[in-house]
Amino acid sequence: MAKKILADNVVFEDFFPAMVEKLGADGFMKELCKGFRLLTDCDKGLITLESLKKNSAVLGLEDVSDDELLRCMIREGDLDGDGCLNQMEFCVLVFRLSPHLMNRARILLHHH
Ligand SMILES: [Ca+2]
Repeated sequence: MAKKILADNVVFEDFFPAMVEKLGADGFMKELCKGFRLLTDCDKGLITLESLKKNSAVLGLEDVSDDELLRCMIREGDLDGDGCLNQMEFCVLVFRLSPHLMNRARILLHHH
């Protein structure tokens, strides 16, 4: 299931909107920031391929045997081309992976 995240959004589509319902917009954004910190390289303060690999169990991706999915996620999310994800890029990626969230992004982000 987790391996199909980028292919058909199964996990994100169902999971994140439910979190928003439960936590509210502010709570969800806090969780998102917490998730970002869990996945970052402590020295750089950015998500790198290495830090993502190390912490991918957090995403339920511990079974990924090759790096392709993780590379793909970084490539998807990397907007400024430095090969890493900063907090803004990570949040944008999460919204892009979840069509339902995307629909509500304007409402959510309006609070911040
Ligand atoms: Ca970047």
